Amino acid sequence: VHQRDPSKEAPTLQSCFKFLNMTSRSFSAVIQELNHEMLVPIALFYLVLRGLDTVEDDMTISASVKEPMLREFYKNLKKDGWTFDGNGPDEKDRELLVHFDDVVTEMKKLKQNYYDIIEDITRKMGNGMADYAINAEFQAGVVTVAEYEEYCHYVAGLVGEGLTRLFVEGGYANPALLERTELTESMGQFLQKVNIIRDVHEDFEDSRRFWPRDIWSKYVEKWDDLFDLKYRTEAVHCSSEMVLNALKHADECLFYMAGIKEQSVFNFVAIPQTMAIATLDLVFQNPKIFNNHLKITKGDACHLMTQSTQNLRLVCEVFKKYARRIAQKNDPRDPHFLEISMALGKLEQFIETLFPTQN
Ligand code: PS7
Ligand code: MN
Ligand code: MN
Ligand code: MN
Ligand code: MN
Ligand code: MN
Repeated sequence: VHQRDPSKEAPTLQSCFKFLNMTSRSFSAVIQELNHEMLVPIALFYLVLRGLDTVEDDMTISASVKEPMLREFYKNLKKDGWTFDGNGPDEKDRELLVHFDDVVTEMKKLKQNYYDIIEDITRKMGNGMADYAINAEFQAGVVTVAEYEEYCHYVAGLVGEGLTRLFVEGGYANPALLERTELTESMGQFLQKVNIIRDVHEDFEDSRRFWPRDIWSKYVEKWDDLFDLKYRTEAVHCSSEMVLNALKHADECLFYMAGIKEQSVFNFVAIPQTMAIATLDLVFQNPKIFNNHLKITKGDACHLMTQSTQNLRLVCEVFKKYARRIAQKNDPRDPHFLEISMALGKLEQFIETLFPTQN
């Protein structure tokens, strides 16, 4: 319905969409289905943050160089012709920074209010990432659960804040969402926490650790032990505590989605959330997360797409389905069996109050 017309786009905007397709693992399709007003601001928002994250993820840049780069990244958005030829964790992400001048050119054409939101979030996220980049170099990593959630706030909660401000500015979301900051925060926290649980092995191989010490130290002595076959049971119990911690955001995500007033924006926010709960089911009680990079199947992803592009009732059905699958795998020998069971029960009850089942 909302089709792009590349023949009417400036070459720099075409280039931006090329980088969106190249760099986005999961967002490029849903972004390109957005309505005409939100399409370009959100595509550019994505590219700006993808560029910032490429700097954060580049482990060949020393912390002393990286810290000011992250803090000042937002200033690049105003520098005509700015590009960066770094190493990057991924060739495709490097390419985006090599051609970042195209993003700068298109940012300049944005409505001032949209530009200001993107700049504000980029500045706050860059500062938050910088704090943790210093931390990482001293091998301290994330210690407390509060620190873990603060990191998730910087890299995902803030994205939620920026997106919500864009939606409200465009008239596509209930302005009351701006006051319910805990709902917006949960949208980001849920996605980021699921990503951090799923990517634990990949991040370990890159010498990055996001699981808080206060959680994993209850199960193993050294972080590396989590990936040692000798401690598989302990590792899975540890992952259960991480899943329990992520699960507490699910009901607020559903509540947030009730505030979205337009179909293409609804699809854009709902698809990543249903993918996240499906991924949570995939990683739950699954020792494979400590060896491999897991991903939900193409078939599941396709099915979720159709279920998430209708209405909140169907999205709730998806959440309920995966909550039940998680409940079935819940193991009485797991130290968090009871708490997980209660969290799932609470989620189902919440869904029941939103959409009572007739009988
Ligand atoms: C602006 C659409 C909808 C209220 C690049 C969408 C990395 C999980 O860590 O590459 O590389 O494995 O899979 C997206 C809230 C953020 C949070 C964050 C910007 C939802 C830079 C997504 C996405 C808020 C920091 C996945 C947070 O990247 O991960 C736009 C509402 C970027 C959202 C990072 C992670 C995104 C993420 P990784 P991915
Ligand atoms: Mn990162
Ligand atoms: Mn990343
Ligand atoms: Mn990750
Ligand atoms: Mn990844
Ligand atoms: Mn791996």
